[in-house]
Order: sequence, then C-alpha cells, then structure tokens
Amino acid sequence: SINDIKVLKLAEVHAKPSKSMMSYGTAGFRGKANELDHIFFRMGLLAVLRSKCKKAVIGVMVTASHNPEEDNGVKLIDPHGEMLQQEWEVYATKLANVGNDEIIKELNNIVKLENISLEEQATIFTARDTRPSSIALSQAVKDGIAALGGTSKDFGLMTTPQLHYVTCMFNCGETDASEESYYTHFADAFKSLVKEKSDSSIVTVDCANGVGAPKLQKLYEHIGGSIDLVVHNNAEVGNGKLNENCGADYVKIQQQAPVGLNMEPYHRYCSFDGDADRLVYYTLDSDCNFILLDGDKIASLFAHHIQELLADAKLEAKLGVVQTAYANGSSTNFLKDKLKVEVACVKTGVKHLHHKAQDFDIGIYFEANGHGTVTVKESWRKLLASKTTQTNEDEANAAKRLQTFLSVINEAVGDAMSDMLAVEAILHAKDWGVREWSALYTELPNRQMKVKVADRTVIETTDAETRTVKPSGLQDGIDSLVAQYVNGRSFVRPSGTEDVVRVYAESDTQENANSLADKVSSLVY
Ligand code: NG1
Ligand code: ZN
Repeated sequence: SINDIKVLKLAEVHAKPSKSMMSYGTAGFRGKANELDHIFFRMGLLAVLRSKCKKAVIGVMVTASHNPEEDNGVKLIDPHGEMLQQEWEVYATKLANVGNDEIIKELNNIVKLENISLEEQATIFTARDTRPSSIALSQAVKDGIAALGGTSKDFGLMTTPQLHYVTCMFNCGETDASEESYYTHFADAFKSLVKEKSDSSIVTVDCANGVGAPKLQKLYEHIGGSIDLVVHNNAEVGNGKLNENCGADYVKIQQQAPVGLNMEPYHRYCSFDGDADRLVYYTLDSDCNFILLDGDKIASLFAHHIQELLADAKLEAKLGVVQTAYANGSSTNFLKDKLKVEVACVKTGVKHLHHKAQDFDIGIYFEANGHGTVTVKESWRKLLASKTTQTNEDEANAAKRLQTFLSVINEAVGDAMSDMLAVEAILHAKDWGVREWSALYTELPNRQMKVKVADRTVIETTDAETRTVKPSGLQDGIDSLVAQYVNGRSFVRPSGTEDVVRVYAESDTQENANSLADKVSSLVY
C-alpha cells in the first residue's frame, strides 16, 4: 500500500496554496512558475501511478514552451511518446486541486479505479527546459516520484521532443536510449537523404534563446557537411531572454522577423519555440515583404513530397492531413483540390491531431503554429519495407527514399529539429528554395488575437471549435459579421494554456482580416 507518512511529509514541503485551482490543459499544467511547486510534486506522484499502471517508463517534461520565461509547466508523456491519456488528465486535475489532507485518498482512488498493482516497479524519465525555475521544479517532480517509491532518471536539459523520443525508444526495447542516440538516429537519416550541400542550403535558425540552441549545435556536429546552419538567439552566447521578441510563436503571431535578425530576400530562416517542438520558416520576397511558411505550409510540402514518392514507388496508401480550425483556408483548399488529399479538422491540442492522424496509413498533422509530425501505420510500414526489395529498381529506390524520409521524422511528436531536417531534405530533393515552396499556395490574410475576459469557461464550442454553442447569441453575432467580409471566416475558443479567449479571423485583405478579428473580439468582451 501507499506509504502515507512519506508522501504526507513531502507534501508538506510542497504545500498547496489554498486558493490555487488549475486544470490539465492542452499542454499539461501551465502558469506562473512561483505558483506551481505543489503541482509538480503531485505530477511526480501521478507519474509513478501511471508508470505502474502501464508497466512502462513514463516521461515528465518541465517546460512552458513558448510562454514567457517567468512561466513554467509540466506534462506527462505516455509510453510511446504520446500525450497523457484523457482519463488521466482528469485524475491530474483532481490531484492538483485537492488539499494536502486529501492526497492519499485521491491516490488510492486512482489505484482502485485503474486496478493498479502497487508492487509494480515505476521508472520515470524527466527533463527540463532552460527556464531558471525549471531546476527547482524538476526537483519537486523527483520528490513526488521518490515519495511513492518510484525511480527517476533525470536527463537534465532536453528539448520536449527529445524526451518523447527517449521515452518511446526505451519502451520499444532500446535500453541505451539517450540524447546521443537521438542525434545519431536523425543525423544518419538526414545524411543518407542529403549527401552533399546544395548552394542554397544555408539556414539561419532562431532558437528563441531556449534549449533548442545548444541541442541544435549538437545535432549539427553529428550532421557534418551536408547543410549550413547558423544558430541565432542562443542565450548561451547573447543576453537575450527566452521567447522575448523571438521564437516560433512570436514570428507566427506577429508575422515578423525575430529580434536581431537582418533578413535578405529569399534566404532561408526558421524559428523554434522555447522547448523546440514547433517550427516555422520565413523569408522576404524581392520587395522585402515578409513571407511566412508556417505549419500549414510544412504539412503541404510534406504531403506533396510523400505523394510523389508514393507515385514513384507505385505504392497505394491512405494519405491524410490533419489540421485544426487555425489552418489557413488556402492550405486546406490546396490539399483538397490540388493534391486531392483527404483533410480532417480536429480540436486544438496535439493529442487530437495525433489521434486522428493514426486513422491513415500515412497521417500528416500540423498545427498552423508549426507543431506537427507524420505517423505511419505499422501494417503499412511493413508493406513499404517489402517494396524496397522489389525487383523493379526504380520503384524499390523510391520506396527506400520514402522509408528514409520517414525516419528523419520524429514520429512520437512534433519536433522542430527533426521537422527542419525533413523540410531541408525535401527542398534538397526537389532542388527548391523557399520561393518555390511558398508558391504552393498563397495564404489568405489572417489575424489572431487574445481577449482577456472574466471567465473564459463561459464559452463552449462545437464542430472542432469552429462554432460556439455558449453563450447564446455569440455565434449569431459572429455569423453576421463574417457574412460582411469576402472570404471571411472567424471563430473564438477559450485557450487551454493561457487565461484568455483566442479570436481568429481571415479574409481577402490584411485590413479586412484585422477588422473582422477586432469586431469579433468586441463580441467576446
Ligand atoms: P491554446 O492555448 O489552447 O490555444 C496553444 C496552441 C495549441 C497548442 C498548445 C500547446 C494555438 C492557437 N494554440 O493552445 O495549438 O500548441 O498551445 O502548446 O496556437
Ligand atoms: Zn513548445
């Protein structure tokens, strides 16, 4: 049974402020770092139960991604690198909010509901981003793990996708799953796709002053001569602050270059976010207009390339792209009408996208903000493998190229570093620059805004968050505004990671998109 005394003693050390109420959102718990200590301790406890329940290693990542440096966050990673299972999010929220006196009751409740055998061993992999608060908060997680008799292995500084990767690999039987094995795997895959540098292969990478900077340097050391990378916004050498005026979220939302970057037309630039699981590219056109190549463009590039390889290999596959309501309307049209690929739209949150992607033989999913990856059905992977030994040499070679391409992608989760390698490999294969890539389709001008409200939970949505059902009248108001704009589209939803309501609008011109977003925002107040 649970060692009450040990748990309660440590729970006192990581006491919950009485007012605190939090819920496990789209990316775990997020908030001001100095209000989270008890949450991290309790997530350590929960990770032990999850590990015993799944009889596998569970990951715990300490990061608040693209949010300000003063924030922090924690999320659990399931055995195959997926996001925590939904039922357990409910346990997480419950456990985070009970008083110290009810922790044991809550833990026992989970043990009973999930039929967990407490005799099982529990191992938890932990890692953290570069936030100053992350060290103490990952100690709180480790205290929680120790309190329930679990074993923790701390990987220290890592990107979020690296922790997903090592967790997944270890559970697949790779006993020496390590940061080093991550670099070897992705660098080797990339080197077999890109054997020599092309002229245009200089990429400047804004690492948001986060953990991506030192990790990308390491990956680069493993790749050697097939690409030129310039690391920008590396807090280890400059004095920039994490995510401040830089990083993928800043570039995507502001639609402008990160701080300190002098851009030249049609050169290649990209940004990671603070924990390096998001990637967006950008450039300038010849008139020095800013051109963003976001998650939608990356997904379109992936789909285009995979489709070509499938055709060359004479392989049939159910290929699909999964998006959210934030996907630009032009990208959806391009995928459906030009590529004739099946497109699905799901609720915001990586778990929803990942889950839906698994309906396809090859599922490409991306959030417009640059988080995404490709999933492949195990049965289809076997079919692909058998095709590589086929007698028709051209077809076999195309199958091999597809196989190698898929192995440069971190299937467990969206990964800025691996997605960047995948983009670079495609551009290299097609002999394309950002100009050709961005010409796949022209984005509809769009605008995203945040609205602070007293209680964001009064807004309830339906149809993959594209429509509101509450408060009553709101959707009618949005509908009548949208009807006044050419190619108008707009929706609102409560954020799962910040105390705001998000407003999205697109229309035929930037002015119209801005104006629609403003008007819809004022409906929400
Ligand atoms: P919320 O705060 O629920 O909108 C944001 C992103 C999600 C996802 C999570 C996790 C947008 C509009 N939303 O969620 O896509 O990335 O953060 O980090 O970009
Ligand atoms: Zn992130």
